[in-house]
Amino acid sequence: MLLVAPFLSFFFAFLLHVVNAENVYNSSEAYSAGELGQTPSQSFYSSNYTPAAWNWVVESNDTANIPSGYLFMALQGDDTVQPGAVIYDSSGELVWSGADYGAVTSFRVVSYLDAPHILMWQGNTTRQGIGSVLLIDQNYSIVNNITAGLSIFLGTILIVTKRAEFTSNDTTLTAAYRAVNMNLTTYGGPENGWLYDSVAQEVSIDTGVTIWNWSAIDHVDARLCYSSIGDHDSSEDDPWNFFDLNSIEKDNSSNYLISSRYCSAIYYVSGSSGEVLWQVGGANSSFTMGNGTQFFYQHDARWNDGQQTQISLFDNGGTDLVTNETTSRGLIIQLNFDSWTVELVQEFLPYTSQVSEDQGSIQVQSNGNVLMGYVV
Ligand SMILES: *C1O[C@H](CO)[C@@H](O)[C@H](O)[C@H]1NC(C)=O
Ligand SMILES: *[C@@H]1O[C@H](CO)[C@@H](O)[C@H](O)[C@H]1NC(C)=O
Ligand SMILES: *[C@@H]1O[C@H](CO)[C@@H](O)[C@H](O)[C@H]1NC(C)=O
Ligand SMILES: *[C@@H]1O[C@H](CO)[C@@H](O)[C@H](O)[C@H]1NC(C)=O
Ligand SMILES: *[C@@H]1O[C@H](CO)[C@@H](O)[C@H](O)[C@H]1NC(C)=O
Ligand SMILES: *[C@@H]1O[C@H](CO)[C@@H](O)[C@H](O)[C@H]1NC(C)=O
Ligand SMILES: *[C@@H]1O[C@H](CO)[C@@H](O)[C@H](O)[C@H]1NC(C)=O
Ligand SMILES: *[C@@H]1O[C@H](CO)[C@@H](O)[C@H](O)[C@H]1NC(C)=O
Ligand SMILES: *[C@@H]1O[C@H](CO)[C@@H](O)[C@H](O)[C@H]1NC(C)=O
Ligand SMILES: *[C@@H]1O[C@H](CO)[C@@H](O)[C@H](O)[C@H]1NC(C)=O
Ligand SMILES: *[C@@H]1O[C@H](CO)[C@@H](O)[C@H](O)[C@H]1NC(C)=O
Ligand SMILES: *[C@@H]1O[C@H](CO)[C@@H](O)[C@H](O)[C@H]1NC(C)=O
Repeated sequence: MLLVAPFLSFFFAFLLHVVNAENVYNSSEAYSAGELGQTPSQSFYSSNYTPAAWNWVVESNDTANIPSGYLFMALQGDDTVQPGAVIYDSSGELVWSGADYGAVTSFRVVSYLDAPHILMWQGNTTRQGIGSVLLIDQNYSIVNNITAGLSIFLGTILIVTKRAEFTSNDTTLTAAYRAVNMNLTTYGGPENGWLYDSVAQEVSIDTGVTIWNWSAIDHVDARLCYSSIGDHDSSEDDPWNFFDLNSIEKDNSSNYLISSRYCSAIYYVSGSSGEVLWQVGGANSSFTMGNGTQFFYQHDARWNDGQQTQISLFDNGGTDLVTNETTSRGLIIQLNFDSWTVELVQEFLPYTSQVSEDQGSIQVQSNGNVLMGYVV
């Protein structure tokens, strides 16, 4: 299994070339004058890092089809030679390796204190994941390691899951699992059962204070989700993961767009009350789903336009247990708030039809192309 989560960055300027011949002079007066010493020399950085190779379909110098910028990829999976964060230039050459951090997710450039920084989630990527969110400056130094805000759920088992987002107010959005001991008979489980609640939190980077938190089980009816309770014994060791919060985005109205894999739905949540204002997809969609718009076990739902009428998402089309579509696809959908209908704007199909059983990403580029990440 190979997990890939690429993101393109357009404004990250100070990059360290891992393989780079330095000090090649051309008609240098300083050289001729001896100002560089009697024996100016070349030096090289090198790396035995083994990043994934690219297979170009267009010329790598085809700037009309490949927007300028750097490719951010977070490789993980059993078949990956060296899991980890990688930055490539737009011709596919290695620029920086974050292999020392091991497998990471949510690897991207964000603006913090008006300067570009790298955001990444780092930790144990197996199962639900235990880790923290790192913020790295232009010298690749860690300036923040964010775990603090989650401690408000003391007294419950808390696992910080593999998601991290950033807002324009220098806050981070994270998701976490909280194991809750509860009566699950309503859901077909045991009286003394365990449920993995998905918790979203917004934390101030500067103060570590939690600005907002939201619990899925408090606001979503778990009977309307698609994670069979029978697939788990609902014990403390294997709680029933009914929701699986896998993306979150905050808008200027301070509301949140939250994607749930197991409910196959995207929720628009009020920042003030936590109430679900509407949902698209899933068993109780507020919208009538138009032809080709139904999605299954999706990831990476984001607003695609400033008016907040379009959403881009990665439609997995299935899981490791079920197959609902012939292939995963990237999707852009149009929400119509007058008729409460959803229309297909565009779908993006992979070269080889297959269901990406977990993970996946879609990022619309400056030229309208999309960059997608799959599990193969
Ligand atoms: C977050 O949740 C905790 C526990 O329910 C609550 O005590 C706290 O007030 C909440 N914080 C915010 C900022 O909503
Ligand atoms: C040196 O600079 C000149 C003038 O810019 C250029 O034509 C030439 O190709 C350069 N030589 C090398 C070896 O880079
Ligand atoms: C890309 O480079 C090739 C040579 O490697 C050249 O033939 C082609 O014209 C270049 N394409 C563009 C768009 O610059
Ligand atoms: C990661 O978590 C798994 C499952 O809980 C565990 O077996 C493994 O030892 C952990 N790996 C590390 C490096 O801690
Ligand atoms: C990065 O390092 C350089 C050289 O040490 C220093 O001048 C610069 O202020 C550093 N930048 C940051 C963002 O720390
Ligand atoms: C971040 O903080 C956590 C919790 O203190 C710690 O376990 C982890 O090693 C830190 N990460 C780095 C890269 O320093
Ligand atoms: C669990 O919930 C069911 C259904 O609401 C109820 O009948 C049962 O009494 C509850 N069990 C306990 C121990 O509260
Ligand atoms: C940023 O903070 C301002 C003032 O508190 C608030 O009105 C705005 O909604 C916030 N925006 C985001 C994206 O958090
Ligand atoms: C279904 O959604 C409607 C609003 O669209 C809401 O009023 C209702 O409570 C939801 N049903 C369930 C069972 O959650
Ligand atoms: C739905 O779309 C597919 C192709 O995208 C088309 O073949 C089919 O006829 C459409 N069905 C309806 C009811 O419009
Ligand atoms: C949201 O606020 C930010 C910061 O003020 C601004 O750059 C952006 O254009 C706003 N987005 C929309 C959709 O209004
Ligand atoms: C996917 O297909 C399975 C098997 O047919 C079905 O049980 C499940 O409800 C479907 N999932 C969704 C989200 O519709």
